[in-house]
Amino acid sequence: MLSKKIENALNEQINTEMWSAYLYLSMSLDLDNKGRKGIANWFKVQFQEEQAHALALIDYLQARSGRVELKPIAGVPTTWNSVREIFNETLEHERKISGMINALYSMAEEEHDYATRQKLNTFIAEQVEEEETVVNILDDLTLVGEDGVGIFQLDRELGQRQFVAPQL
Ligand code: OFO
Repeated sequence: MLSKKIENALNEQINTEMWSAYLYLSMSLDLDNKGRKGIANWFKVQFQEEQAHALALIDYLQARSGRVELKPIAGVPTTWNSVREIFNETLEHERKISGMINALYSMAEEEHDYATRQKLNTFIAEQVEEEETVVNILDDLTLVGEDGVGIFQLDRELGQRQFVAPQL
């Protein structure tokens, strides 16, 4: 059975994943408004990813007879000054999420909750992927800059992204 401590922490994480979804949807809308349709698509897929993360935790809590508590989702920023600023903020946010997952993992160890620890392994692997993807895009942005044909091509490339449900 889940301890109250783990149940509360998982509910907090569900809320954070939903907030992440809001953040990336807001970024997508801002990019779309500024004509960066492809990058907007990339963030719209990211919005779906984050919902999938939240749902995986919701399903897990339900499976363990825990109580899911859908808390209010706090507001998110609505505009950014540049594509680089958006991806820098994304990387910073993903690193924060990785830290939260690590803290949850430590808590699961302390509580001897091996099922939760096992579940979090998939999230740890997912975070490595999430951070690496954003670092690679930031590297590309450094190469092409934000004016000229390079960013146009990057926009086209990121416009190809399609949602593939993560295995969590
Ligand atoms: Fe972007 O990994 Fe969930 O929050």
